[in-house]
Amino acid sequence: METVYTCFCTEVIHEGHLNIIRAAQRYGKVIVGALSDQALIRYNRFPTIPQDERVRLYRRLDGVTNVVIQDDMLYEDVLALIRPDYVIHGDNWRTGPESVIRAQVKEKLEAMGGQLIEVPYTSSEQVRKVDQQLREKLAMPEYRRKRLRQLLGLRPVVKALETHSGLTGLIAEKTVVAQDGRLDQFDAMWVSSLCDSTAKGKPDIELVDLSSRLRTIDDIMEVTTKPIILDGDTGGLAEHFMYNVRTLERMGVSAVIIEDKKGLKKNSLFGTEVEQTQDDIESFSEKIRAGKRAQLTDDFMIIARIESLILERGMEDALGRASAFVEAGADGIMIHSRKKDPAEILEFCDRFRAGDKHTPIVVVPTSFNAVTEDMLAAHGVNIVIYANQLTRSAFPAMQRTAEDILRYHRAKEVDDRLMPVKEIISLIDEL
Ligand code: SPV
Ligand code: MG
Repeated sequence: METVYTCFCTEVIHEGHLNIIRAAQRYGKVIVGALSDQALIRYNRFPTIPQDERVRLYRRLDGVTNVVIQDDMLYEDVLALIRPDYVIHGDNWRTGPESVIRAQVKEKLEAMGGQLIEVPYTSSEQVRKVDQQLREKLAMPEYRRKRLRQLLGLRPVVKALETHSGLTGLIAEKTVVAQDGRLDQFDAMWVSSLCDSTAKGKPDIELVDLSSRLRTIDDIMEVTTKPIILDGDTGGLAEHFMYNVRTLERMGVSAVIIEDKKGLKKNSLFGTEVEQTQDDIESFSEKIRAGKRAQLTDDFMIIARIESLILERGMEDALGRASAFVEAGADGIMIHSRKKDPAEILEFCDRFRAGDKHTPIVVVPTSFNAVTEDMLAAHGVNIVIYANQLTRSAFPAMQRTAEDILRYHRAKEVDDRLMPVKEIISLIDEL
């Protein structure tokens, strides 16, 4: 009997999947591939039930002969293993980012003498509802909050993009790039103090208070599911930080990063050009301990950010602080630098990793931007934050548009570089 292969990446079976199985049965015995967690998170949805449970779910379906794990979003390995006569898929993958996967399946199948069968995508009310319910589930605090820790176990390096509004949240949530036959996307979002303040036209000096920051977070959460890392500035007074940890945890924020500075905080990229005071090790450690005592779940992370390299206090000071802050309970260390050359960051990572194999390291390659994610991962980095690039790209574009409208006394000259309103609207999900 001939074999038909199909890959599922769902955790709820709806009529669309049943249609695929029914169609597949007409060609032979049906083998379902369960996309592994690692593969699933690269493009599709984040799993809320374990991989084994998804396998059991598919096994129970009438008409399914066997279930295998598909370890990669590309079918190359699984096709070589199973050598099916047919692959069956909904026709929705002909357009959009998934078309690169389809192209590879077609090529491999043809080389093996197999055939691709495409059935019309089932776009019913039930399918739409299941999709929506899954998205809503992922946006719930209990699922979103733990997702950063889950990602740290699944990804060689977690990539976070700056967001400061619903719209920038949607960009971080939905941007997918197909490159070299693979799909890539951001894993998490960074709510930067610099960009949140800038969006409100205010300086980055802890002037925008927590209520206002929470409003921004809520706007982002309303339209996204990815985990949020909050730039918590200095964390304020330890006594206040404790309450704020509870609030963030309850909202579903995954991590807060606090920096070891005190007094009037200025943006780190000013370095020693402005007056900034580093907190002493004991007092900052006590703030970390206070936050950890207040925390109720195991999911939430308090990450300590070390400013020694920014303030030119030296590598030994940075390393000493890192071990003291881990000792105090920090769930991760962020090391920052404003040098163009990544050497001091890489040295810190190597030396920290030599004594601590597990505590996650976070870096923000704004100044040392030539270093790649792979290179950072090779030095033990776990989270890379692109901290301000959306704001810095949008601002000059908006400014130029405003200037040109003034210059030409009409908007015709700027129109070519504007996104059509129809396209803008298509970014926004409707209920
Ligand atoms: C931010 O994005 O607000 C940061 C990172 O704290 S940096 O601006 O590089 O200090
Ligand atoms: Mg900041």
